[in-house]
Amino acid sequence: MTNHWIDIKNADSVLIIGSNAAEHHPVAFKWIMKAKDNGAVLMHVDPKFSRTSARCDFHVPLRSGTDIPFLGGMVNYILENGCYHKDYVNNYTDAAFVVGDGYAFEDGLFSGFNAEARKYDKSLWAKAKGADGGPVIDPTHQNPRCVINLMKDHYSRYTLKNVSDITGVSQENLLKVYKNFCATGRPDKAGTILYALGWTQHTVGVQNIRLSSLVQLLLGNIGIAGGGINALRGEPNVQGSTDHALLYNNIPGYHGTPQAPWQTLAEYNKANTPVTTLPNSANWWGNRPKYVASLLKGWFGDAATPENDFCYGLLPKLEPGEDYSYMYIMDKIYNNKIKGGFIMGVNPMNSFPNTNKMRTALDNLDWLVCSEIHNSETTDNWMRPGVDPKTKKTEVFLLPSAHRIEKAGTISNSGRWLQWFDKAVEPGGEARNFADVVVPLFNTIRTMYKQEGGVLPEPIMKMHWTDKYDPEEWARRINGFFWADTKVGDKTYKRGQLVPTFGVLKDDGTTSSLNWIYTGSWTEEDGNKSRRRDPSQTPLQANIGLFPNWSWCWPLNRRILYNRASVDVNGKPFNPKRVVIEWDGTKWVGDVPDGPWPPMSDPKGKLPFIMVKDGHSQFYGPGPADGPFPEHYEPAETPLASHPFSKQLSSPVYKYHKSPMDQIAPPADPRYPIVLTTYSLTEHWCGGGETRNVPNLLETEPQLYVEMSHELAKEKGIKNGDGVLLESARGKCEAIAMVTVRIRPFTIMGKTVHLVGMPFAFGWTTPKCGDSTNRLTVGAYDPNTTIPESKACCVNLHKADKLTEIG
Ligand SMILES: Nc1nc2c(c(=O)[nH]1)N[C@H]1C(S)=C(S)[C@@H](COP(=O)(O)OP(=O)(O)OC[C@H]3O[C@@H](n4cnc5c(=O)[nH]c(N)nc54)[C@H](O)[C@@H]3O)O[C@H]1N2
Ligand SMILES: Nc1nc2c(c(=O)[nH]1)N[C@H]1C(S)=C(S)[C@@H](COP(=O)(O)OP(=O)(O)OC[C@H]3O[C@@H](n4cnc5c(=O)[nH]c(N)nc54)[C@H](O)[C@@H]3O)O[C@H]1N2
Ligand SMILES: [Mo]
Repeated sequence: MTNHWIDIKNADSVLIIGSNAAEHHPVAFKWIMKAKDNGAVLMHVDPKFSRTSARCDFHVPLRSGTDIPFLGGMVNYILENGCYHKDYVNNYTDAAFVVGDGYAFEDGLFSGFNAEARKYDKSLWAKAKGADGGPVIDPTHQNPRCVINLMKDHYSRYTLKNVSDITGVSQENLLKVYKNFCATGRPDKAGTILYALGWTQHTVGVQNIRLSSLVQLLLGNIGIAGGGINALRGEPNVQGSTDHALLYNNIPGYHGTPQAPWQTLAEYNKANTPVTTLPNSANWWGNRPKYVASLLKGWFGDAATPENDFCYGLLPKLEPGEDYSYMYIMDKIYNNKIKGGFIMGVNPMNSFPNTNKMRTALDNLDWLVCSEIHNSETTDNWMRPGVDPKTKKTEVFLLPSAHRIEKAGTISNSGRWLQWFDKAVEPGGEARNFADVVVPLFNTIRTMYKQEGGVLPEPIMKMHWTDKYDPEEWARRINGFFWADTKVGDKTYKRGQLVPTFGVLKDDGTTSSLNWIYTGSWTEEDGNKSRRRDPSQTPLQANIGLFPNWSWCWPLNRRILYNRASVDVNGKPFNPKRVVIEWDGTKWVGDVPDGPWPPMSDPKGKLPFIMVKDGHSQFYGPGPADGPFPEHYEPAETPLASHPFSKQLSSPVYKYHKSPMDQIAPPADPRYPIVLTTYSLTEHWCGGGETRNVPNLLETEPQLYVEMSHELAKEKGIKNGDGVLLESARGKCEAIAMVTVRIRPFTIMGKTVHLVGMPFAFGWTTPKCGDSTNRLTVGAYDPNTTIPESKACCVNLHKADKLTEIG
């Protein structure tokens, strides 16, 4: 989230799109209801009607996978009607930047496309460079290659008719949302966008979100109270896990993972540290070398010295372009390239797409270590229905895991708040929490290395390690320490004391921090700030629901990111009724500002978008793999043979695998004419591995079902409660028919398209739960993040006289 949960109450317009917030973020939803009490208009744009829709002023159904046309139409509406926030756009965005000659767009393809590699040469998309190497800026917008002109041109195709034809949303409904939300383009109004998996789980997931930033920047909605782009994060600590680099492509604190071409720290820093020519750009990532050196110091301690590159050479390096994400790991297992491994706290045999392939793949392992709180489809894969366990070679070690209430630590919520929780009870039986499994394991490995030697001993032996796990010790290490006595202002810190802020981190080995954005969370002065529960605030802060002494949030306890964009160039709030920060003539008051500098009109002032090299937020983004402007592509599996925006039907660069078990149906395949979308349930948690073992939850939602419209049910001769057999290009699945008005047929380019919806919380291990929805879903992935397209694939269905095949 750029903002935080309480702040949603400040919104005048709330657009919930691609999320079922009421059911999956029920506690946080109270702030959405507060906004409504305050007079905000609530809108839900979603293929099906849910409890979220019921609480909104209106629900607008759209066909799954068509959010880019929906929002592209909104961008077109804003630009055609000139209802954007002019001061904001002119001063704080790249609207006036000139794009280089290499960029072009034709028939759905951007320049530089290599069809064989399914990749673009992104270097062609660079912005124009002046004689000094800096950007070329035309504040008059006369140059046709100014970003704002190219953007206008690009989205001029997203007319109400085209958008309505492809999304299935009536023109009237489109205008209802556009008018309401675009009314927040005024300086004194705020609109927030709340999204989750309905946006991310698509082959165009990243571009869905990028397009929301185009809308929010045009309307001046980033950095302000009640505004922002707010990802409703899923698992309780998914925010923390991304911050601490659960994903393979970055190391803690959002630094790219070292790659093979960067063998030295100098090479790494050169490739990853942006340089700006604009004196009023803070270019915060220019500080990266300090944060990376401090991270290495945190990892390797005394062994890390300036002379040995702080042990940078000991880090593994990625091959550029290689994908190490989980779907690619599963494909390697399928292809017998991995012999064994650990699966902990995840149930991929039920929750990953195209489960039939996943299950077959897992059979290839010689050994598997699972840590679980229950037996699951994954731990018991070797004895799944229809399989003779004697024919399966995998040796499975099942370690009983403690439950999360049986350990202490922190959770970072969607609003980036870091909150400590204590252990409620001791783990039962032989169960252990994650750290008490892996720390002793690593201790044993280290002992064996010491006694017997082994491959590549240095990283294992030189690591700054403690052989007993203590969450408080690690929380302090994450904050970071001084490694030499250091004077900061008039205060001297001793070696071994905690660093107070990332402003003091250095690249010379005198500081450590396991994650620079968390520096300041535990200090000598204030102790563990994630424990703070102090509701005190100034009147200015109280006015917008900002509680600076309640827990702590990254970075630096700044509650609203990019808050310098909430004021004009003189530091005066755009909206005097909901002040986030304000320049009082000598200093900022309110939230922690994005940097201490005076307002922009001062010669020492800085631009608000401090994490962007040139300080201006970007409408034009040459970074993503699939283009600098979001463009509509159909999902990998689509009921259509064409669409009105271009000749390019699906994304030309989405990723997929090519095994015999990775079938993707061709466009408009008559065998699979129905769109399937999938989702979570209020009464279960994700794949259900945990909640299907809780009897009262299982009783409330006992079985897999498929939601379908009355119209489709009639066409297929199906009644509510009938057994249904569904089929996709990858597998079959049985479910009970739930015939409902919550889902309606769509009219797409004059033709009826049916959509059905299924939860993915059920699987075979818990008796009578039935089949796994993911036997149907497709292994097609976003080219930037490799997230699978769980929200759209194509199926067919018919009435089943008898349900047989539980699996
Ligand atoms: N009770 C409960 N709470 C949960 C979870 C749970 O399992 N149970 N799971 C947690 C986790 S890990 C996560 S990630 C979150 C998930 O939170 P959400 O993303 O809110 O939940 P989903 O059910 O995956 O999907 C959200 C909505 O997207 C819609 N949708 C599908 N396709 C599209 C599309 O193309 N466009 C648009 N606009 N909408 C679409 C679906 O109809 C659905 O209503 O919830 C978290 N909270
Ligand atoms: N079709 C479809 N598929 C989806 C999605 C979708 O919307 N549609 N959503 C995706 C999303 S957003 C997510 S987050 C994933 C979730 O996918 P999973 O993470 O596989 O889902 P869970 O069912 O939460 O599985 C977690 C397992 O961990 C166990 N567990 C719980 N607590 C602990 C613990 O403390 N320690 C250990 N070792 N184990 C524990 C539980 O018993 C459970 O079996 O599913 C994804 N899959
Ligand atoms: Mo999730």
